[in-house]
Amino acid sequence: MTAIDHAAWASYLLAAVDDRSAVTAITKQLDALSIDDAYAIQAALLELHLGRGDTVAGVKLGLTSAAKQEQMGVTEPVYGWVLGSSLIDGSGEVDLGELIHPRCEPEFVFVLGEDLAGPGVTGEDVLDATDCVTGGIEVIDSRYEAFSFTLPDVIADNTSAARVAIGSGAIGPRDADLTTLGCVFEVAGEVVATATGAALLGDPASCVAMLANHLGKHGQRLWAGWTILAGAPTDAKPLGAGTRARARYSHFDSVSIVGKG
Ligand code: 0L1
Ligand code: MG
Repeated sequence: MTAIDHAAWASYLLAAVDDRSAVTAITKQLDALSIDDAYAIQAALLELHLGRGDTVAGVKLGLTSAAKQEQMGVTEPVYGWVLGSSLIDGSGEVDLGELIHPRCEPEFVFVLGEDLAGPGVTGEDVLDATDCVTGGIEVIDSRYEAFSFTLPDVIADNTSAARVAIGSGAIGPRDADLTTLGCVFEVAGEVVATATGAALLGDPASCVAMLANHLGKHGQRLWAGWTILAGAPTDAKPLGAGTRARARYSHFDSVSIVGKG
């Protein structure tokens, strides 16, 4: 079997970002793409972003809820990088001219006060290491045509990461039972989904533990100060021009974004 050229596929995906133009899924062009190769492409893509002066603000989990797994037709969580350039400012405005076919989704967000290094990290370890928990809205933007991909494709594409708004009104990690955190997601003034923290594979903290253990296998850790997206508890909705999306949370301030362009 021919070796996969990770750097070349990373450039292919970065060109899609730059051109704001969807591309054919990688797995449609190869006999096989393993999960390890997919993460190697993701790592090469991160290097390209860092080479342009971007920074790592944290890490994201994706596909940690049944709603998201069903929407995308996959059965395993995925991990990607949150870039400093992806953070949406207080205006909540998302420039749609910079994106391909964005969708938005609520997120439970952890801010770490201490490093977390797998293996062996538990949900309790995550609570110990967490400074605070808050809400957010992530904008995802698959670089693939029709938002259609297999698991290795979406991993290579940094799990569709595009933009993220982090909300205020954070609470301490043990100020509430995180499985009962509530979220009401509204798009264009309509309630489109509701969920609790338990939608994230039973417990958001366990999802973050899974992430720390995954990174540990690759000799990496979650660093103090990083923002960790535990995953969307609902499916994602299109973000069009003039569309306002609002996530109302039981324990944190509401988060609101609007598509501009
Ligand atoms: O944040 C996410 O849940 C994205 C995971 C990748 C799948 C998708 O593009 O929805
Ligand atoms: Mg997400």
